[in-house]
Amino acid sequence: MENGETMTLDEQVITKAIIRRFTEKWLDNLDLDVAVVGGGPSGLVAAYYLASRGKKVALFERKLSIGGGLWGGGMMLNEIVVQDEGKQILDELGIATALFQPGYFTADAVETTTTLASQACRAGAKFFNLMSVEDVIIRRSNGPASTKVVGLVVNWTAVEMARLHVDPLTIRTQYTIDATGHATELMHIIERKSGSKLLTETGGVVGEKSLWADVAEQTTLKNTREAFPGVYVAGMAANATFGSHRMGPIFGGMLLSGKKAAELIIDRLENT
Ligand code: 48F
Repeated sequence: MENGETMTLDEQVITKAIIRRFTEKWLDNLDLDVAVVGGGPSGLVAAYYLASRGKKVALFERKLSIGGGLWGGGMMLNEIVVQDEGKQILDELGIATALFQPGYFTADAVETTTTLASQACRAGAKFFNLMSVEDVIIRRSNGPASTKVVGLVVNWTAVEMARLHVDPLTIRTQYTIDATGHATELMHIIERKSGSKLLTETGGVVGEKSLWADVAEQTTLKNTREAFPGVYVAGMAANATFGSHRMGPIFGGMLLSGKKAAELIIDRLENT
């Protein structure tokens, strides 16, 4: 505005700006390289690495806030613990850590959550919070061998919470990451509805075992892999799917798992 004129705010413009920009963002993300379901530590790290490598990635989070179990540290004491390898990821993302004793570093849970989310956004990942993934789209092109998840079915969390009878909409995606945490929601849906076996030893979700930090941290990485054609599991969903332990408020495995899921998918996208 010139000559000290003040602008009169027009509520119609504010409303149009939000509707148009959100619609543009959504339309632009209906066909993805990778859909990340769940905005906890593993999903955020996966989104960051995928977007950093130029992949078209969107993250769907049921809640208003991004961050999953990160905010609360352990029992609402908002500090997290990571090991050497996890610290390297925090270093790369510019998140401060403090040595507690050799092999154990702490980080502020709020700084970790907000910086992971910010870095993923800045790298180009698009976030759709307040949306729940309630189903998947599976296609068979050449018989059961080529059965693959090719899309997601999404609805507003508010619809889910209010139990309104409102049909969802869909997203097409080449790959999906189930980063839904302990509930491993997508794998349960696929197990129930696909009519095919998961890539686990039982053919279904094996289930989470009780808390054992050391073993759980190691197996999280091993279990971060494709669990159904087109769908990779990361974070606690990986251990729940393949039947390993939970680990409590140590987060190195979550961060490394997100990175591994991203790397595996980048390899598939670039080499197949
Ligand atoms: O639980 P969560 O933080 O998953 P994570 O990345 O990390 C686990 C740790 O927080 C902690 C732990 C390790 O130290 O044991 O628990 O494996 O985040 C999962 C996110 O997914 C969202 C949910 O709201 C949460 O923020 N979510 C779950 N199901 C859906 C979903 C769904 N169907 N659609 C959209 N979001």
